[in-house]
Amino acid sequence: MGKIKADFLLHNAGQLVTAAGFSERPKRGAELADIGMVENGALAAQDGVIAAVGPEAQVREQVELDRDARVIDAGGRVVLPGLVDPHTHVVFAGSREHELEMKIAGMSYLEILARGGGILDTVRATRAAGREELAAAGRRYLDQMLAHGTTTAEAKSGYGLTTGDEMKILAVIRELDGSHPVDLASTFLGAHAIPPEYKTNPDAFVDLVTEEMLPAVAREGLAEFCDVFCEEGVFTVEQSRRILLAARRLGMRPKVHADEIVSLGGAELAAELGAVSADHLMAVSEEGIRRLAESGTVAVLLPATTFCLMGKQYAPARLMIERGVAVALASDFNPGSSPVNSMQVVMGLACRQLKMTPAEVISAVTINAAHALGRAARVGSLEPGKQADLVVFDAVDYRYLMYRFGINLATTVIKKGKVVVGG
Ligand code: IZC
Ligand code: ZN
Repeated sequence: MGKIKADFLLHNAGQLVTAAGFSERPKRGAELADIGMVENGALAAQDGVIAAVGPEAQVREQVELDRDARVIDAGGRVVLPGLVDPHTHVVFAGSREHELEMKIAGMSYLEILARGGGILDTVRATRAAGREELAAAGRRYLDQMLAHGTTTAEAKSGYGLTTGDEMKILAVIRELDGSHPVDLASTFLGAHAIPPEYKTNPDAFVDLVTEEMLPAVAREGLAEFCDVFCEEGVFTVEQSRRILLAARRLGMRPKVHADEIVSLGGAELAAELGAVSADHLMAVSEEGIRRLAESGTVAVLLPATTFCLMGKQYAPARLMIERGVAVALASDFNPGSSPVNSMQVVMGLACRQLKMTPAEVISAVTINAAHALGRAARVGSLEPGKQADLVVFDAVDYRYLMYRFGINLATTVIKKGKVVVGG
């Protein structure tokens, strides 16, 4: 049998974590602990696609390397699939460090928003910013994410809240997706807050979202997903259902900011609508957990948000895993509730605050995170035919990634078979 051609080889990986075997459906329960680890592993790729992966001797046997192939010696260290961050608000202007003192003094996230601050602060800054300024800020945040090992991320709109400003943000997301190594999945989040113009008539804003914004976004093909901030004082379950049904009719798959602060039934709504993910879930009900477990919806947990909100109640990850919910993790990177864009920080918090094991965390930031973006056929695990996105970490045991906390351990990042960070 002829050998497989390869223009890229990574070898001498002490622990090559493949997360393989779950491209068809997300991992649940005990499956989350199965990370597909290969000791002394290697991975070969051709034209950015994985050609062979496994024990080094076997991979070398299978492939024929190009004369000028790129060869990377992992030095006996840990190699993971490129991390997937399935929930971010990465395109925005300004920042909100002034909220720190308010939060320390005890003011809640929803109180700050009700007073016209919070999201609405960022909306003012984002409306005033031009496309170039927004793209430059977004590029800087994506550079940081890539340097920390994220190779695929979701990006939401939601700081425009007018048709033109939402389209502006989605156009910036498209531009960044085409020009930055991090692959972006775009989500329309026009229903992120009630803008001041509609404060006395929120249903009229819901009409604007369904009748004007969604058709315009669909016409330009600017979003794969549609999300709603379903929360007390923001959008009700009924308003959220209206918006997500309209989006679904236009071909956008639903996502839901569900049961973050108050238990409204966002998880139940996500399951009912066949949403690709239900995100946050700090206040999810028993019934919500039951519905998610029976559904194909991935629960995306965001422990950095709970931490930054100085919250006491983290999402009940252990209970969800026990009940069979497919769990993923994300940063929720945004200027208010989570100015955190390193998935390594999220991984450290997930062990300590969600009591997820290091192996479960690996599954939740790779293949299950890819499922939360409908991209598991392409990314999230190291298997032949999938994109050659991988990260070398300065560690010899994968548990070290969660154990050391707050520093960047990613040394080399490879995107589609090309070294994009380190060397
Ligand atoms: O800017 O506060 N939760 N949306 C829902 C956010 C946090 C982003 C923000
Ligand atoms: Zn969010």
